[in-house]
Amino acid sequence: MLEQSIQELESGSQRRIQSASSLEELEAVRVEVLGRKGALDQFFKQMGKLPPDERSRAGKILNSCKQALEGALEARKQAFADAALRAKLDREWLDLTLPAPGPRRGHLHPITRIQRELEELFASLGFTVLDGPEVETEWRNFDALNIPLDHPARDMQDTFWLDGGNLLRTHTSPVQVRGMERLGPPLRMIAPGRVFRNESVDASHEHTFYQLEGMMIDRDVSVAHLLYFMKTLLTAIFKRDVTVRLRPGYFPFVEPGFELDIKCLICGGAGCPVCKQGGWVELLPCGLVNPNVLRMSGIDPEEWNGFAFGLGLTRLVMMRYAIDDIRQLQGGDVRFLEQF
Ligand code: FA5
Repeated sequence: MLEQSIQELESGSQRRIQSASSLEELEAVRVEVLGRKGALDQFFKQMGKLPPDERSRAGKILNSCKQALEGALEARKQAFADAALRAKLDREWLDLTLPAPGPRRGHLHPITRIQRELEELFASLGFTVLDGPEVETEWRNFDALNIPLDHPARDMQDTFWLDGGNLLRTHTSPVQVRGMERLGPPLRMIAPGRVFRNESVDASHEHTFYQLEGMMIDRDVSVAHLLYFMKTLLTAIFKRDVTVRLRPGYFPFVEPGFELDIKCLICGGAGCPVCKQGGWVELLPCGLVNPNVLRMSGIDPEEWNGFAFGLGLTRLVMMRYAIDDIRQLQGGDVRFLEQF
């Protein structure tokens, strides 16, 4: 009778152990069956009331039942621990044969990239790339460009004046003067660089921006030459037809002077903050060099003439990449620059 009850307890407990789905369930079985005052303990107590020969037989059965259940509990606990370890390893799986990701590479700023493209283009057309200082003399920034002190054109470019009469150049045109002084005619030069104006900032105006100056001096240079180089420049940058318009423009250092505008590529000409709702963006003022400018740099205007242009490089970059606010270009936000 006792023997049968022990066997039933053992087989029932084994089933519970094997079907337990957590350590807590296992512990509950252990306490209930093997713990102090557990089911087995009750059998051990009953055993004392049996006659001696039955007692030793029952003792053996009880002990083997105890050992079997303890072993099963231990094995099941181990299985839980193994499964937990496997899950952890699966989560933290690491392929040590994968190549390392390598350092993150930076890239050129879009303004630098377009500047270099234009330098290469003009170098291939026989132009020298010149550099000039950002701190300029009043003479080269204004006077030598036919803008004397009392000339109203000085007000066209709000100037950051420095101590000692120098200034932060308001355009790249003073590098024309340096080119004429240093190299003389015939001359083909471009001069990219940073310029500064004391003006309020908006979607298309910065106080610090980039221009690219171009100048060609030779015998019999005409507006046709000027237009040829302007067209070549725009085709190289946009790699497609863009709509431009040429209108008269006034700059004291060219005569005749033109404004070459591009149909706004941000809004397609419909009007937006970049083109100030006008549909056109001022990009490329240009003209034939005023004889006074040649004369002031020691070049005889009877023998030589030429054209000059002052490309708004920052605006060109905006048009090329459809950037709708100039302030983003120098804003220092790497997430913005990573797009290019
Ligand atoms: C000049 O600076 C003349 N030196 C250009 C020139 C050179 C004319 C040679 C004739 C012969 P302007 O002030 O318009 O011109 O500026 C030239 C270009 O610079 C503009 O068409 C525009 O694209 C860009 N620009 C002017 N002001 C700003 C500004 N605040 N922010 C960004 N781009 C500007």
